[in-house]
Amino acid sequence: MLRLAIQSKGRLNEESTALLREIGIDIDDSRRKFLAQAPNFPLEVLYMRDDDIPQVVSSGTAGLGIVGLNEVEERGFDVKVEKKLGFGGCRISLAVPKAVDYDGPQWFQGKRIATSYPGILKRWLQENDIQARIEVITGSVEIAPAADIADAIFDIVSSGGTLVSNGLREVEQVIFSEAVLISSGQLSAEEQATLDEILFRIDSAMVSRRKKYILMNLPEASVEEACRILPAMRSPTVMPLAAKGWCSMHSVVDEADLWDKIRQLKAIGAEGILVLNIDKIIP
Ligand code: PRT
Ligand code: ZN
Repeated sequence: MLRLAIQSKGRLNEESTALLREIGIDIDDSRRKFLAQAPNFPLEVLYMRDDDIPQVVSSGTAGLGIVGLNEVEERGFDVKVEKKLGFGGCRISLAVPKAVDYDGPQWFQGKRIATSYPGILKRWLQENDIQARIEVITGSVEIAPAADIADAIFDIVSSGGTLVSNGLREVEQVIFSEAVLISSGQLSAEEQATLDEILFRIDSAMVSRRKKYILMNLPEASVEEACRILPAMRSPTVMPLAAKGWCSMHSVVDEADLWDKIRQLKAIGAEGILVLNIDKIIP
């Protein structure tokens, strides 16, 4: 049975379980245990701390895992990144006290840097030919400069609010991370078929997340122009209306372009425009 390791609690837990639900894999969360079997899919979910996920996947204890790319890079275990999942986005950055006159990476020469990511930091220091002391701290890294434990920090940043409220300034963005699906790269044929099905379902869920279904009434004379505005997957669906000279047009549009397309469609006479969420798109 293929096993998937996910974070038991923390920032990635909720979106990992939401993704499984979205791709039709039921997991009984209510009586969450160490291990839970999906009743409707050949998958077992293993709940654990995110720090341990790269190791259990690399050793084959779990064939698959969902974890931040930052943990994969830090731990250095041999795993294969199968898919970027589009959530848990962050970066790991170097930050210095606001008042420091920072003049580039060489500023770190001889300094003390606090971090929970010594592996990634060590590589960056080597690449930039910098000798610095790494102070490994597992929590609240951002208080290290004020506590005089370090001169700078290397930590996860998403909104940047934590840095600002601790009087720190981000000066180097070293890696960008998001949640990724990883595998051991050594699955049996049966497990590989299960992974292929999971990847296929994730792709369609991710495509549909960025798309909207749009339908409207349109003067027949504007159909050609509307097809140019809304290329759709193959071509838009056009159906006649009882009212003479009018039709109904249905199509799929990228959410990013939605308001621009609506403005163009209104300009050519579209009326009664409906925009709906899409549950799944199977290409
Ligand atoms: O208990 P366990 O070991 O499983 O969890 P954990 O405490 O080690 O990790 P957790 O749940 O905090 O984070 C899991 C993963 O979420 C990380 O490994 C990253 O891949 C990802 N992630 C995304 C983040 C953030 N965004 C984030 N903002 N992890 C941590 N943070 C921290 C950041 O360090 C800062 O202190 O959140 C704080 C707020 O950030 P700002 O910049 O928005 O203020
Ligand atoms: Zn952790």
